[in-house]
Amino acid sequence: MKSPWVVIPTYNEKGNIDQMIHDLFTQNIPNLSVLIVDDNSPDGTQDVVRGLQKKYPSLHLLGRENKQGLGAAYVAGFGFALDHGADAIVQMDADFSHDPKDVARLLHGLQEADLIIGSRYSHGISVINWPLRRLLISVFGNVYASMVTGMPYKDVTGGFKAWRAETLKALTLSTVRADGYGFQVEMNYRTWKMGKNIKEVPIIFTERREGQSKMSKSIIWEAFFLVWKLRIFG
Ligand SMILES: Nc1nc2c(ncn2[C@@H]2O[C@H](COP(=O)(O)OP(=O)(O)OP(=O)(O)O)[C@@H](O)[C@H]2O)c(=O)[nH]1
Ligand SMILES: [Mg+2]
Repeated sequence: MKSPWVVIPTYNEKGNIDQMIHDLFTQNIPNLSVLIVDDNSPDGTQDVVRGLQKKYPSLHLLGRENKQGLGAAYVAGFGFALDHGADAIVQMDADFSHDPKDVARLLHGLQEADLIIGSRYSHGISVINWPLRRLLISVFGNVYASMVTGMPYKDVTGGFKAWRAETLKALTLSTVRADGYGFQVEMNYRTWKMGKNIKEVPIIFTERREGQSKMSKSIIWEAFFLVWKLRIFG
């Protein structure tokens, strides 16, 4: 890939973002650009990013006025990266649940796929430090979402993925409405329905390092009903 981008949505990630950006730019990925999509975090995440832009000229910041959810942040971020000539886009969290050392491997996978899913459940369960309750929700949620939608993948709710630019362009991002897990499932589902080549690459997922989770019951319920909507209405 000639112009790889990493897109990271942030909300109150001041404690993680500095190290994450540094780790990404020291992976020796040729021509890498990084985009932070921040929803006006009250903790000043954007100030940290602006401070680092002098050091890393291919670090970009897309600041938005208020918190609009993960899905909306990704749609805006993907659009920005595509407009700036990205030919491959990695999406990941800021909190070190996704390991920056895995980015090159996900990008490499795109040589033989249109979408690479970083999968926590390819080899049993590769999740570190999650409370049992959280793990059960995730494992059950994945089995449920795959069964209802028919998607033949082990991890359909994960958020660490690599996209070919052409795949994202074919998706009509402006009509993706879902947030959180639902967003991940809907993007996979649309890609799968288009007959694109999707591959899973095993990753190890670790509980967030710093800061607070933005997971909510409404995000889980949204995904719970969304899978039926996808199955029935496509
Ligand atoms: N721009 C933006 N980013 C968000 C929003 N909600 C979450 N994020 C970011 O999306 C990524 C994933 O959110 P997390 O809170 O880590 O959600 P999670 O991984 O399901 O839960 P935890 O790891 O337990 O916190 C993180 O980088 C968040 O900062 C939002 O509304 N807007
Ligand atoms: Mg997280």
